[in-house]
Amino acid sequence: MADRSALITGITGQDGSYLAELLLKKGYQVTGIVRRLSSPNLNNLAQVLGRVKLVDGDLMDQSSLSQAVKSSGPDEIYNLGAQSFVGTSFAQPVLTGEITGLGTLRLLAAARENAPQAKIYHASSSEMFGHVGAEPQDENTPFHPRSPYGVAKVYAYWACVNYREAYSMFVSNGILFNHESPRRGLEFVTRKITDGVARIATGKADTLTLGNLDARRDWGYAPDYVDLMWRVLQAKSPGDYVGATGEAHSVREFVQAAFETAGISDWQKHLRTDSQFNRPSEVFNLRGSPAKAKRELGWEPTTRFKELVKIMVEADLKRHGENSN
Ligand code: NAP
Ligand code: G4F
Repeated sequence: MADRSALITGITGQDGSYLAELLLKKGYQVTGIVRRLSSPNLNNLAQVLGRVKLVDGDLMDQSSLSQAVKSSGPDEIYNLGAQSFVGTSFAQPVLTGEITGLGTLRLLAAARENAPQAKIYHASSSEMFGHVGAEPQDENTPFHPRSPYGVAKVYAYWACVNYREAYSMFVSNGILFNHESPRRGLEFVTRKITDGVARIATGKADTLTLGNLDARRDWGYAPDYVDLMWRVLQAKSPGDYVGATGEAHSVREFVQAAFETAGISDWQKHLRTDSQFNRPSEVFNLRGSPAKAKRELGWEPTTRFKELVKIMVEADLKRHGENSN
């Protein structure tokens, strides 16, 4: 019998699946909220199916969240569910606000009613910094979001702070910078690049078409960041923590490193740009300071840029080598 139980929203996503694996290793009983889809997508959960309990629920639906909290009786709640793609948030701003912003408030209300002692981790984002005035960004950097997604995350961030202050609940924000892995969705730039490079290397495609190559991000490795999420909830008191590597690279540098990892030196001839992938308002440069997380939680990222690119390219090369489409 596990002595601690955790409830995860967004368990089918990149972070949720790595977090489930980490918590199972630590002996937790893990419950994940899964929304109804016509074709269930449990690919990321292959390694944990049968060991996690999946319950129906949706961040759009208050009663299902209340029921999930009540039935799982969690010691810890990790709110990772979101419409998480910035590009889509411009096309579907209201839906993004509903899921990513109000969805967080619905979960907080469900927790307050059914498990007020549970510790809550909320997945805040460096997208909240947006149009940054200072570098590196830390817990005290002002927010200036540049997308409906960033705006929704700022709302959710403050909803968490408000529940902490108003109801003395243990609610913490992890303000995480971009973190990637072979489980990253194919629409995000890193995975689009490593998948595209693998297609070119295996003769399935000839070109890779991207938007703004000059954007810079602080890219880390997702398994490191789920370890930070867990540490945030083991702190004595709730608080807000930046998770980052402290290093930024451009999209162009990621592209070059990915092609070189695949052994393609004339990479520039395979690269195109198309303004359809540009955003109406761009976040040009993000680089975080993880000093507080290191000082207070003993957290440090283990995987740096070149190693991250290698892990992702090799996984996509393997997949495309084994797979004919
Ligand atoms: P992800 O792979 O896109 O996963 C998002 C998860 O949210 C999926 O499990 C998805 O379920 C679920 N979801 C979407 N709409 C939902 C709804 N209406 N009700 C319930 N669940 C819903 O995202 P991720 O990269 O793992 O990120 C996890 C969290 O961290 C997100 O909140 C994201 O915004 C935030 N974040 C991510 C990063 C990063 O670099 N990865 C950085 C900062 C913050 P389906 O499988 O059904 O779609
Ligand atoms: O990979 P991206 O789509 O990630 P973005 O917008 O930074 O958001 C991710 O990180 C956030 C943390 O800061 C999370 F909160 C969020 O949920 C998500 O996980 O784009 C990265 C950069 C952007 O500047 C974008 O304009 O890459 C640029 N880019 C250039 N060409 C492209 C492309 N992005 C995408 N998705 N596709 C392109 O073709």
